[in-house]
Amino acid sequence: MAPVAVTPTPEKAAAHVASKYEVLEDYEGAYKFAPIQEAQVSRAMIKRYFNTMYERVISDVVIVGAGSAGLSCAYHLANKQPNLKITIIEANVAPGGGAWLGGQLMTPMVIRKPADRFLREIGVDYEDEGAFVVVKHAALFTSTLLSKVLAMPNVVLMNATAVEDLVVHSDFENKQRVAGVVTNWTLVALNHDTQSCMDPNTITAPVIISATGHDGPMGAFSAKRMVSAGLLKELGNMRGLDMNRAEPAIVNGTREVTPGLILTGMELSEHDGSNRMGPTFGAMIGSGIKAAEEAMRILAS
Ligand code: AHZ
Repeated sequence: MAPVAVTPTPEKAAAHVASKYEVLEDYEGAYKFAPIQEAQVSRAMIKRYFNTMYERVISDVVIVGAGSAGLSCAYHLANKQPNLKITIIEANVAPGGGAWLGGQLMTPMVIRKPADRFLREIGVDYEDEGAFVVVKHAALFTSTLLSKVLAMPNVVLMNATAVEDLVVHSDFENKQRVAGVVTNWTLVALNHDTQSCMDPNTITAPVIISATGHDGPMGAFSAKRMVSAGLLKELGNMRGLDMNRAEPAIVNGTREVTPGLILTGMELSEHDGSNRMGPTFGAMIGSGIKAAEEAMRILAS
């Protein structure tokens, strides 16, 4: 089969002319790539990553945790306020938290009404079961939401990066305000016990939204740090499962828990001592949206 010439993009065309290489596509043995140098690849990544890091050292809103609550929050906030610099910090390599599966590692995802409205907004299909809807695979919800969030020009996601501490400033009356997050590569954060001191970095922002989930190896991070930093007397601790109590409590309780810090999603259950809901995700969506609205209120005040 004769090689088929591919219409090059302007960048490819320039490279093509410069290198005098043909950009050819032939899957029967003559597939040929535009030439590249290893250093170009390194520079293409480093330049963008560190420029972004430099620019986001001062953000408008930092969202800690890219699970269903954090991502729903980012989507709503970025949509409503396209000029805000929204920076998401996610400790895992894979964003999405627990929203790649439903319950007990099964794939369908249950979302109680009225949170199904959000599915229509982001264009995810579901089966209607009356009081709730079912998405055929949780990964369909999470990957769709993630792709929409990442495509927004004002959103930056830094994954494999952990929040290790909060920046807390005091004013002249000694009133404390959360003013940023302390970050480190997650692999560094996990190795503080095995290495000598590996100091972190900071990102400051007038609003921090913590969405780190319920307690676990990394979960409930900000709620727990509030206690050790003296911003909260004690944790409420997440209570047992009760779907009907848990979901409205999480959405209605989503708020600025201390100046500069909003808690959303299951992290709030550890702060407030509210019930867990198990594998129903409507409250994560509703809480994320409410956190975004709270952030807009704080920024406007
Ligand atoms: O990796 C964590 C996950 O992706 C991330 N995270 C946690 N600590 C972090 C830190 N720095 C950066 N220090 C951190 N990232 O936060 C994300 C939390 O996502 P999640 O899915 O665990 O929480 P969520 O509140 O978005 O959703 C909870 C879903 C649950 S749990 C539950 C139950 O147990 O009853 N029910 C539902 C619906």
